[in-house]
Amino acid sequence: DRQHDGRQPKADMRQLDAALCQLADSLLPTPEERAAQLQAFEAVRSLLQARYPGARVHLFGSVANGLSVRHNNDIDVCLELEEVAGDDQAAKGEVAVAVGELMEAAGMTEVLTLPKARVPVVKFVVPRTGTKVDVTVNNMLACVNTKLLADYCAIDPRLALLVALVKHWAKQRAVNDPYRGTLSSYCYVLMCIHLLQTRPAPVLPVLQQLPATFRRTVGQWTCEFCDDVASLRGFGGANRESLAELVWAFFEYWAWRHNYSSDVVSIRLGGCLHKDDKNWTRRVGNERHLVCIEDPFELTHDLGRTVDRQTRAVLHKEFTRAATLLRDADDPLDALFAPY
Ligand code: 3AT
Ligand code: MG
Repeated sequence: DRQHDGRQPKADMRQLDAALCQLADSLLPTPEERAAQLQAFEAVRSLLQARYPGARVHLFGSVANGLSVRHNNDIDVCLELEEVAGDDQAAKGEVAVAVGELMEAAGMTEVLTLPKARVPVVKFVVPRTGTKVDVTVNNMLACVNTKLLADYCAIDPRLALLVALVKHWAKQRAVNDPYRGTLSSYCYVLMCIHLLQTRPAPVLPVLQQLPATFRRTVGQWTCEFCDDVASLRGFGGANRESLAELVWAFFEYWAWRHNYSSDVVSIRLGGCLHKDDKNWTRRVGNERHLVCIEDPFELTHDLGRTVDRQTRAVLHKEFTRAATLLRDADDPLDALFAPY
């Protein structure tokens, strides 16, 4: 089904770009939303620090890395406790139960504790701001990958705009639900970074291939990358592609260029690996490796592992629909983002 024939979009790219920039802007959170989220975080932080003196409390996920979109009133909080080992699921579950009770007593609403989940978590709502909070324990890889994404964001503003549009598209088209076999927001961000690293003139560098200025060991994983973003600002200057051109490139790549049978996307290396290199060639348990996106730090973790044959077909159909609309329609935007 390789329909790629080198044709370019029919629409006036300058008009399309103006419309996409306006849409992306309208998707970014307002300062009021941001302030409410930070206020909710401070409330949760002070409760946790009163209960666990000496603990560190981190904000991670999209609110911390600059990739959140409007009307997503969720924040991700990590409680870091030295006395709990990173691989001690039972101990993390017990802390989650205690945190759930603490939040209940403090007047948080809709408290739900999932101590036995793969990542034990407490979910609740801060009533004053209406913010939905997820608290996890010693989720240090997530904190480090949040920092990596934040650093990429600081290097070129096109990343945040592209991510806003791709996340919006994925929500509208119902392909942003890892529990139902499609892809997580985090996975779409990695796909956007991959695209920007692999443009003929790259928009983003490969931070894990530059001399490391940040190092942290999390369990068996060594996380190292260059976080000197001040010296990298302007890195993408040689690439003059507009947001519209990058959106087109994103969908064209996933519709017609990505080799689903052999390629593994790796933002760590700034390109693709072969599935053989990772031993991701066949199904093991529920991990099917039909769409392969390597986590930048937890190298055995394939973010596409949730995809099965049926949902891969759905994803590919949606990528192809988007690319075809962008290529052939005079004014593709309404259809591109139409609810499924
Ligand atoms: P939203 O804007 O909330 O949709 P997000 O980037 O905050 O996007 P999530 O709330 O789903 O994404 O996840 C919060 C963070 O947890 C994002 C990333 O740092 C980490 N994370 C999520 N899923 C994974 C995963 N499968 N592997 C590793 N880290 C993950
Ligand atoms: Mg989040």
